[in-house]
Amino acid sequence: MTVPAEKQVSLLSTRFEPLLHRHPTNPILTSRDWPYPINSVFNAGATLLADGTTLLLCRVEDRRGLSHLCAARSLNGVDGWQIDSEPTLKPDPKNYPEEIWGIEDPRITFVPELQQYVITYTSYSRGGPGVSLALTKDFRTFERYGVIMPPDDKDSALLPQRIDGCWALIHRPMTTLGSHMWISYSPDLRYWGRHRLMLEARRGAWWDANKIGLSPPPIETSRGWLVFYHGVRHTPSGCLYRLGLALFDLDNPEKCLLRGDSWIFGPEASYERHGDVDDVVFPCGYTMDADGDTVNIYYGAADCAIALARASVRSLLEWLDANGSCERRQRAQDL
Ligand code: BMA
Repeated sequence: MTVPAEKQVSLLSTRFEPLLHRHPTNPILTSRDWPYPINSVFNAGATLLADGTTLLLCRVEDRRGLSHLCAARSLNGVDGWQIDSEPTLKPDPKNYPEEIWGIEDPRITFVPELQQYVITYTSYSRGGPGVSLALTKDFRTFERYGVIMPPDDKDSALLPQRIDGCWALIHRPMTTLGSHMWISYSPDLRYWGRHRLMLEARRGAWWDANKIGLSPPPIETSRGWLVFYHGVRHTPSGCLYRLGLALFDLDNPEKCLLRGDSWIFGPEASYERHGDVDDVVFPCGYTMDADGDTVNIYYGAADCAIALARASVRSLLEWLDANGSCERRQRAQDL
């Protein structure tokens, strides 16, 4: 049977045009690339160093199951990685007992006022995962501030400049009321308060119904903070981790301007579908190209490998304009 022309058009127009484009050589880093024995490498923070080198601070899981962080550097952000010959930042449970079961999922923010990189990461304590913070100038020596958000809390990143005189930290505490994104403020990066709910997980059948959390640090655009967040849906065969998009006010980052309804990226490639944890895409870092539009998103794939996808900030904002809404921004209970 031939399909009438107008129907063909409408079928085509409902197809989702990908916003994130997987790199053809994915996955770009796996345990096979490591200079010492490990189980897996995934969930890497990312930044551009002053000389243009891409630095990934990778979560490496050792062969006991505990994680540490290891730096990999590349001139083009795709290949030719120079990987530190030993762990770059190791758990230090003697001085920081909250790191007893490892450190995970770093996010990196370069802070011009401090002329340093601020790394927020998950410290896996006996009491559960918490948020820890460290500063560095060179990813060789680190000044640890210890745990700044007690368990259960994770998926945290700092905004690069103060908001109304205070540093702003996005994080994801877990309470019996749900796993939502919060923002908190501090005068000195040590003492945190003015905690505010920023974005809620939806409920019921939604793709982001069970948990949400910040993915890479927010991307500053002229329209606002562009935020990738991961949404988790529990299914009978495990959790599905996908990515969504939202935009927040530059001066008031707890104010959501737009939130997309559908996910924009999910596990499809075999290295995302199958690994130590199936069906996970989990970005923790991005770098911006010199054109100011192309964003390189580094993501953990199935808790086993690091992969790269590229997107255009302009297209992401256009998609949010066409598909996002703001009345659904916070109170999602009625959805
Ligand atoms: C989350 C985090 C991530 C991990 C993901 C899937 O809760 O712990 O580090 O990639 O689960 O296992």
